[in-house]
Amino acid sequence: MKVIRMAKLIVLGGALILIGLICWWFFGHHVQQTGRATRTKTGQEATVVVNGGYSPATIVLKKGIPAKVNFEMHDSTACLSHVVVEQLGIDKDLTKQPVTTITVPTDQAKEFNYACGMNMFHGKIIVK
Ligand SMILES: [Cu+2]
Repeated sequence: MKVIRMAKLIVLGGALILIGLICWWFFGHHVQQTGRATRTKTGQEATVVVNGGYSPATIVLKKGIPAKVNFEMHDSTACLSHVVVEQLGIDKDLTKQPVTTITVPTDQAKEFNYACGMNMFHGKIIVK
């Protein structure tokens, strides 16, 4: 009886460590993928490179400063040809010009999700 209980504890402990490692890996990965906006004369600007995905996928903007997010297109697949920000009613064709700029409201702290036209690749714009 005692041996079985011990075995269960070891399995449970192992599972918890594994979950912890997976979370740590994902968290670390996301931190690397976060981009901050740079200040310009008129506000702030951030650039997302579109090439087999979004890099960085997460953009952090400062609240209260007019913001522009540039999507720099380096991808030729149909999948990433559009960027959609549903909360802002934005659906832009990125293939028409090398850089597509969208304006993001920063009057309140908020998170905006964006995705490719097929909703396969995802990114986030965080206003804080
Ligand atoms: Cu897609």
